[in-house]
Amino acid sequence: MILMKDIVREDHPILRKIAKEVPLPPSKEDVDILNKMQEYLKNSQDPEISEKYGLRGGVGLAAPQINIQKRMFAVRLEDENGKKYHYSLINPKIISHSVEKAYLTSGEGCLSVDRSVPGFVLRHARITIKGFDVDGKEIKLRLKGLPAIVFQHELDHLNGIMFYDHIDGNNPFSVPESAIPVER
Ligand code: K1U
Ligand code: NI
Repeated sequence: MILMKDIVREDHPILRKIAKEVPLPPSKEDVDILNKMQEYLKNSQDPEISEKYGLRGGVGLAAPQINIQKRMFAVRLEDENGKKYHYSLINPKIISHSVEKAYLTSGEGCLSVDRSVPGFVLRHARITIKGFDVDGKEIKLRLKGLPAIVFQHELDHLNGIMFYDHIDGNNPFSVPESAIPVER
């Protein structure tokens, strides 16, 4: 079971590295890792289990955050209509995206960052992302709103990018008028 002690924090060098492509079909070891990451998210969203094990709630987790330099991540969230996005993705790639931008009005957080960083993170409002599931089957998703933001945050972790790299330190809350505000 993944615990908070297994999640690396922002001074860890792996969070600044480009993660490596995962050979397909995924090995049993890689499938086990992804299943454990998905289990962490589920446990962290359960009030009793998260309290018992001291888990910080999360809607996404990327392999580098548990010190594994591989291109895979898990997400577990619902959109505003209650549609579930429970995915474990291997070698994900954004194949197209909108010019229009969006940002989370509450700002972003990160399980690897033990402080709040004020500011808006501009991301593509809509993305089409391709990747592979734990069976090695190709998955293609069209996303907007909160799911689009969370998938981009996780993909950034595979490229050594932290959410606050996108925040303008001099003007943390300045966004173009055309950008779409997304509520959580
Ligand atoms: O990658 C991570 O560190 C996880 C991070 C993902 C994320 C948060 C905000 C915007 C984009 C991506 C988190 O899950 S932080 C915790 C969080 O946002 C949350 C936790 C429980 C319920 C709802 C949200
Ligand atoms: Ni993060």
